[in-house]
Amino acid sequence: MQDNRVVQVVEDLEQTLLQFIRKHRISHADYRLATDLIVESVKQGEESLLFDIFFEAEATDVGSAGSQASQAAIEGPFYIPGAPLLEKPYVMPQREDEAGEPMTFSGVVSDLHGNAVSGAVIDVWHADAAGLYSQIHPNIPEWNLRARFVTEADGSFTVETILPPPYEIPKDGPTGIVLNALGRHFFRPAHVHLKVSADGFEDLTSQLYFPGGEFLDNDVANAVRDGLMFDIEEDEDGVHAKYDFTLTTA
Ligand code: MBD
Ligand code: FE
Repeated sequence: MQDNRVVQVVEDLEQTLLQFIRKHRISHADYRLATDLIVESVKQGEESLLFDIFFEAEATDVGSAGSQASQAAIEGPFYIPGAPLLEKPYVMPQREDEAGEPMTFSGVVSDLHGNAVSGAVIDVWHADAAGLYSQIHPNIPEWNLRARFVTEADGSFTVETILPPPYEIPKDGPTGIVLNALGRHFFRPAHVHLKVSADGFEDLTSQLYFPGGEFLDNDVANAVRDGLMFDIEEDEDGVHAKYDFTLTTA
């Protein structure tokens, strides 16, 4: 049996691309160049990167429009489910000599009425000080700077980690070739990815940025939104990044 929405959406995409081919006089050579680029992105494990930087933010906006939960953000290409569950005190898995300025990330998870959500699972992943992600880039221990932990009875959490830098997309891969051809730069602003989930609530995928950081207003993935900024305090222990989450019931 056919799914009506699939038929409608796929046929519209088909018509949109057929019209695009006529409009831009796309030749067979152009067409093959494009399909080869997509094949190459798969061979190099970049297909999610290639599509996510162009399209994921729009789909995320459409999908979260009208939600009263905290602002959603793109998942990006580097999420891996099943990160280690931490025991208290929460410290992100890291190398003994992990580079980067120490940072605590803390906050409170609440429902729409301001009641604490205890036992919410927060799943965090971010780049190391070199801008690289474990299990994606080579020579980094498994699950480095990836972990899950749960909120307290009062909805609060605190985890120790390091400050991530801006992320630079590989210049020599298929995504880099496209960005180069467009004359765009290759950077995303420094960010921390996370998912918040709790029984009875809608899952939230978000990503938080640092006020005043480089590339906030020209993110190559165009994924910066109001409401995604950490509150930052700095002292002799390092950076303290705070953000409170609101979840909506499922
Ligand atoms: C990232 O870290 C990221 O979050 C996105 C969306 C694209 C490339 C690298
Ligand atoms: Fe990222």
